[in-house]
Amino acid sequence: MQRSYSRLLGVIGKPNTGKSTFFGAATLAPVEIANYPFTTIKPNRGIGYVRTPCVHEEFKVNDTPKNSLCLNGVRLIPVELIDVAGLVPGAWEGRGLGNQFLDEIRRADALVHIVDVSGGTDCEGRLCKPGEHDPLEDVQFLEQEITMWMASILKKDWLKLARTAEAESKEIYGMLEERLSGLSIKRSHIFEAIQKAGLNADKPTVWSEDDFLKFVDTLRRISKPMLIVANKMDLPAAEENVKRLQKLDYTVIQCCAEAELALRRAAEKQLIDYKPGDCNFKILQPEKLSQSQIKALEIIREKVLIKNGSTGVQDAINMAYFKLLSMITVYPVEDLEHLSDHNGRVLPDAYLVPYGTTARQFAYLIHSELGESFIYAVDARARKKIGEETVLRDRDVVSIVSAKKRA
Ligand SMILES: Nc1nc2c(ncn2[C@@H]2O[C@H](COP(=O)(O)OP(=O)(O)OP(=O)(O)O)[C@@H](O)[C@H]2O)c(=O)[nH]1
Ligand SMILES: [Mg+2]
Repeated sequence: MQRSYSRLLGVIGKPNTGKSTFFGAATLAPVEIANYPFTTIKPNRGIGYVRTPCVHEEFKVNDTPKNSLCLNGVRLIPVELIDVAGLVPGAWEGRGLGNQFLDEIRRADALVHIVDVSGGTDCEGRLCKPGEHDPLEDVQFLEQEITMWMASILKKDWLKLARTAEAESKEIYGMLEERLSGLSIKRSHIFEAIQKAGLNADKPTVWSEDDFLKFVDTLRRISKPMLIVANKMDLPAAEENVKRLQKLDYTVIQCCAEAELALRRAAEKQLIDYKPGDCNFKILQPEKLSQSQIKALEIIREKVLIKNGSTGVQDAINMAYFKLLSMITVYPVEDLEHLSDHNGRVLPDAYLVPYGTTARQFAYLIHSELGESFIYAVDARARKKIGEETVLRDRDVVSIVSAKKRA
């Protein structure tokens, strides 16, 4: 299957909160999961999926996907996830697995913060009495760690950079972009952060220590948007804590990663009919399940799916792409009559692109040649020509007409 993802999602948090369980449930990659801190040392990278209703039913065609999957009308588009070692307070200074961890999330475009909402693990991930630890503290500490880590990278030659910018009347945006290029931080992020922090971009040498930290903290929020996964929702004390987390300025997804992992594994063996993100499942082969397995599945149905509407894993991934990263899905086709590519594959690809992408930018994404020789595009739904500046919408099906070929 050809990959179409263009963004990386970082699964982060303190040790023992269920990061690898979440990652394993999303990707079905084999990962080590255990009830003690620092189970994961080396990062796990894998492919999960964004879930969106496929357009093939609306267009009344049978599709033959290539870069994605289509399961009973649900299009699953591959995206890349990284699961890293747990982060402990002071990691930015090298505590625990320290900077190694932080370096691994450099390339992440968005972060999924897995919190043990049951309060059953202390600030370093050691088991404690359920409800004893306050998960709100975890949110604050994680923000602080990432900000301090980013600050430590910038701090090294900040004064030199600020002086050069002023002395040579160079724009600070470009210089910072270059300095932070390995961190998936764009010029637009830097521009927005300086504006939002209310700082003078022409006079960085007069920024105080507090101004500098305010800038970095704002830059973190903008360049590494984060949502909170309130994991271990099945445990006591979780519900109360979720209500408190919801008062923070974050999207909070209630989650039981363990349940999703069990359902995905059972579905993989075709024991049940379940698609990631479904609100229910059907047992297909009861004869192959023991009484205790059936009982465990029924508990998941009742205590997780019926109660919360889903396990939350898929919701978190969708939320990260559609809300935090403002992405939409677009289907390119060559043959408008059959909605196929030149090999006759119907609705072969679904692309995730940022909202605001124009028809011509989309052509460039498919192939630079197609962008260069773009003439116009056709919106398959309206059966109308659209120009290069037209902003695409979610679930658009488009055909690009170029001087060379169609796509
Ligand atoms: N009750 C409950 N337990 C969970 C859930 N998700 C994970 N766990 C358990 O939490 C423990 C830690 O899970 P891991 O996935 O290894 O956690 P981690 O955050 O990757 O841990 P480190 O790699 O050590 O940082 C394991 O015993 C899991 O079975 C959940 O949704 N509910
Ligand atoms: Mg782990």
